[in-house]
Amino acid sequence: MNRTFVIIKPDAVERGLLGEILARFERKGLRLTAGELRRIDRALAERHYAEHGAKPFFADLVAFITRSPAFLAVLEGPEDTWKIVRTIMGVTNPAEAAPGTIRGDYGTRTTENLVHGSDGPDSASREIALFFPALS
Ligand code: 3AN
Repeated sequence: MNRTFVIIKPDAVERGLLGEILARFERKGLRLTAGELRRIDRALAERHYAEHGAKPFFADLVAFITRSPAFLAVLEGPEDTWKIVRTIMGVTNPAEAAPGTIRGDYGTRTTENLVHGSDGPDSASREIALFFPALS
């Protein structure tokens, strides 16, 4: 089995969409290996988004992801589970996210875009180790 990391972000939890979003992954056939509602602290957020450290939206991104609890999850499925998750999420820009995807159905803004999913096997391993060290 193959694992990937997902964040159901503060905007989704605040809007009461946690169950709906989790259900989409479960109905697709992915299994929840680990899950926790947790407020991400600044240091962890900065490590997670380190690749965006120089971008103009970095400060807003860290402020957003740390503002209230998020649901952190490890999902398990067949080969390339990370790709299945990304397809269900929809693309980053909500104006381009297809209807039927999470971002296409519920999102209108690029920063507050409901979900994060690892963008490949290496980032999945790195992010699982960062958020769920006991699993790696
Ligand atoms: P994704 O979450 O689809 O993998 P990334 O990794 O390019 O997208 O960006 C990480 C996060 O940074 C996005 N989820 C979004 O919240 C934020 N972000 C990306 N690009 C922008 C942008 N141009 N303006 C504001 N926020 C952005």
